[in-house]
Amino acid sequence: MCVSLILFVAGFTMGGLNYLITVLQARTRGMTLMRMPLTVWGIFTATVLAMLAFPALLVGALMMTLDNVLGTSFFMPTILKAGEVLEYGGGSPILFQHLFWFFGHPEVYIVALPAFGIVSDLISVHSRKNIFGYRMMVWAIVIIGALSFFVWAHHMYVSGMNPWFGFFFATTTLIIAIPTAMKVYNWILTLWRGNIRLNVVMLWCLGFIVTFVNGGITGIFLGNVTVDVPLSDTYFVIAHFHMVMGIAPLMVIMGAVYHWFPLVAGRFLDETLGKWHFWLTFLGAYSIYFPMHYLGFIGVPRRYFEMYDSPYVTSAVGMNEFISMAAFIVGAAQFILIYNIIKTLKIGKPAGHNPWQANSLEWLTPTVPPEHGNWGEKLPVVHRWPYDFSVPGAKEDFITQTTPPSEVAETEVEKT
Ligand code: HEM
Ligand SMILES: [Cu+2]
Repeated sequence: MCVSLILFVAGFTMGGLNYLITVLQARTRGMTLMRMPLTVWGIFTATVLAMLAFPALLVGALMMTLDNVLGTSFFMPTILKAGEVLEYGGGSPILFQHLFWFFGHPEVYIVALPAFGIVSDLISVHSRKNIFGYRMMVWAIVIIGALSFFVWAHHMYVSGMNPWFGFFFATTTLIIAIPTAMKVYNWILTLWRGNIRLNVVMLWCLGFIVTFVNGGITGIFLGNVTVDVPLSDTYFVIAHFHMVMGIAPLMVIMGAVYHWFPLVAGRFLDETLGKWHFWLTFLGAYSIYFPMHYLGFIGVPRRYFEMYDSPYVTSAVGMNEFISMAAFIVGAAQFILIYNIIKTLKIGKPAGHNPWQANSLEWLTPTVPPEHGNWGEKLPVVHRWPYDFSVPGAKEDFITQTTPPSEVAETEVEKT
């Protein structure tokens, strides 16, 4: 016990020191926290959440294993073996739910926050506008991350917990919707009057916004105890979380693949194949998950393989078949991406240096694709944030993070 405590504290201190040293080193080269791309903020905050949330899962899993293997009774109120009541008892299944969801809810943001960050950067680059409300976006990520530790029991409204708990957790849950909605407004305001490139990357970003809003709205339904009680454990929940945690971040991953592929392989993925891939996946995903809202409303429970002759089956059966067909189509559509990757590696259009005219450092390495160590001997110096697009008076519609102010000032002087 004592040894593990010491190891834990030592590990934490070393991790913290490592982090501090990295931040200080980056600062000396101009990379302050408020100049970091939102992608980095999203991933960074998610890792902090992971560090705090996973121990609860680990403890839950260990106790569960002990229950199963050694016959302890952390979670089992009574234990029956071959019809005989064993002498252990007094465990609490609700305790398992608390431990699991203390991890489980932050986990949904461990998935979502990196996606929030990445999509912000993709939208900014491909609409040639600075991200609207950068500081607000950073704080929203951090606040969502912090609040996500105070909402876990919204997954347990039907567990029989104290109703006052339900009231508390419904309030915290609905409060999280505020910074989340702010982020959506900021993505839309970034697009507003932007010089939007309607390429495949942008299509995935727009697909993300639509899908995320859809899932966010059903989240507000579920966040209210009285609405959740009839909907909990039905397909409505399945629809909610696949939209918001499955499809929406997947759209961002796909957008990221099309965006960063030229950096990794030096060639552009084919746009026409990309559009087929997007539309089949997007419309297909909606065909899968949209009907599930209806299935949930009519009371189809989740986790059942076969509904037999329950009364709602007649209207649900056709829909389940339709959903299965759509799922096969979406699955098959992913081969378009694989084919596109193989084709591109062989005969794709060469991308050259910084093909999207982005500002962030990964595009500015001396060689593309970057070699081991990225920068060679000389590390870059950062002079600005990565969002200087369409700056009035500037020579081009983008100013990279490594461009010193003197160069920008000169071009402005030339213009006037
Ligand atoms: C406006 C924001 C949101 C609210 C108010 C909300 C609320 C809820 C509630 C109350 C439940 C429990 C439903 C039940 O089991 O009866 C739930 C389930 C779930 N939510 Fe959300 N949610 C929101 C956003 C999100 C986001 C952004 C993600 C992921 C990125 C997410 C992922 C999930 C998952 C995975 C489940 C299902 C867990 C399970 O029972 O298997 N939610 N949500
Ligand atoms: Cu949750």
